[in-house]
Amino acid sequence: MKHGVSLYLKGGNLMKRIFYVVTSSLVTALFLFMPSRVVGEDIEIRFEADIYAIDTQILQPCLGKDFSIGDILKGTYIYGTDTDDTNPEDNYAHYDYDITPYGIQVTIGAQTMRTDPENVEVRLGIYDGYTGGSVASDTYFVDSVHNLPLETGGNAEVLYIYLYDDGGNAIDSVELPMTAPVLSDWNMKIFQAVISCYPDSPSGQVLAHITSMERVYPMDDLVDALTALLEVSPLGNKQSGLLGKLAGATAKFDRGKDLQACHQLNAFIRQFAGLLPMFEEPYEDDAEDVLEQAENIFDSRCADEKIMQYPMGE
Ligand SMILES: [Ca+2]
Ligand SMILES: [Ca+2]
Repeated sequence: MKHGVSLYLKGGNLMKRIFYVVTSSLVTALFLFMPSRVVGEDIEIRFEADIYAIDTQILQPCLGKDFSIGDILKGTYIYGTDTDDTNPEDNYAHYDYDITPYGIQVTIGAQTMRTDPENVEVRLGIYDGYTGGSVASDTYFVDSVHNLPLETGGNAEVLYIYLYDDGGNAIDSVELPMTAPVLSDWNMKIFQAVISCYPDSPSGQVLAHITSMERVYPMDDLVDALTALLEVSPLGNKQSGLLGKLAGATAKFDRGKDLQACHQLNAFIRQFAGLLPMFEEPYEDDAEDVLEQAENIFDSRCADEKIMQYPMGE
C-alpha cells in the first residue's frame, strides 16, 4: 500500500492527477453521512509561497522576466462549508465546487491567474490516513482545472495546493475546516501551477513551497470601513474602544476562539448601534453600512454560539 506525493504530471494532451493510492477493500463502500451544516459559510484562505522550480524557457513569454527562483507568489482560495463530501470512503473527503466565488486566484510574475467563474471545477480534498492500512499519511489539497485565459491567450491548466504529512498527525478529521491549515503540522506544502503561455503551446510548471496560510475574515473589511468612517466623522471620546473591540474579535476569530470573538463582536454592535444617531448627513449611510456588515458577520459566524443577541432594529 503506497501513498506518496501527488503532483500533476504532464502526459500527452491530457493533464492527469496521479494519486499513488491503493485502496484496501476493507474500507471501500463504507458511507459516512456527515452531519449537515445548518449555516453555510464561505472561507477564504490567503497563502504565500517561495518559488523553487520554474520551466523558465517555456514560461518567460507570459510570466515575464521579473520572476525567478526564490520569488514569492501570493494567492487566495475560497471554499464553502455548505458542501457534501462526494467520496464514499469515510477517511477521504472530496468537496466539489462548480459555482463562483469558489476557486483559486494566484499572482505569479506578471500574471494573475484565477478560476474561470463561468466554468468552475474546483475540488478541496482531505484524506485522514487509512482506516485499514499501515500508512497513516494525511493529505489536504485544492485544485482548479478551468481557469481564465492569460493575457497572452494561454492558459493556467492547473492551479494546485498540496499539503502532505506522512506521519498522519496533521489532521484527524475530514470535515471542512473553518480555519487555515496549520503549516507546521505538514511536512510537505507545495503550490503548483501548470501553464501554457499561448494556445496550444507546450506547458511548463511553477513549483513553490507554501510558507504561510491564513484565513481572511470579512472582519478585515469591517475594520477598514469603520476606520474610514471615523476618519471623516469622528465621535471624539465616544469612539474609544470601538476599533479595539473589533480588533479583539478579529484576533479571537483568527485563533478559533469563536465564542469569545462573538461576545466581543456583539458588544461592538450594541455600542455602535447606540452611537448611530450621532452620525449625521452625509455619514448616516456609511454608519448604517458598518452596522449591517457587523450584523451580517454576527449572523453568519455566531448563529451556533449561545449569546444574547444584539438588539434588533424596529
Ligand atoms: Ca468520504
Ligand atoms: Ca491523520
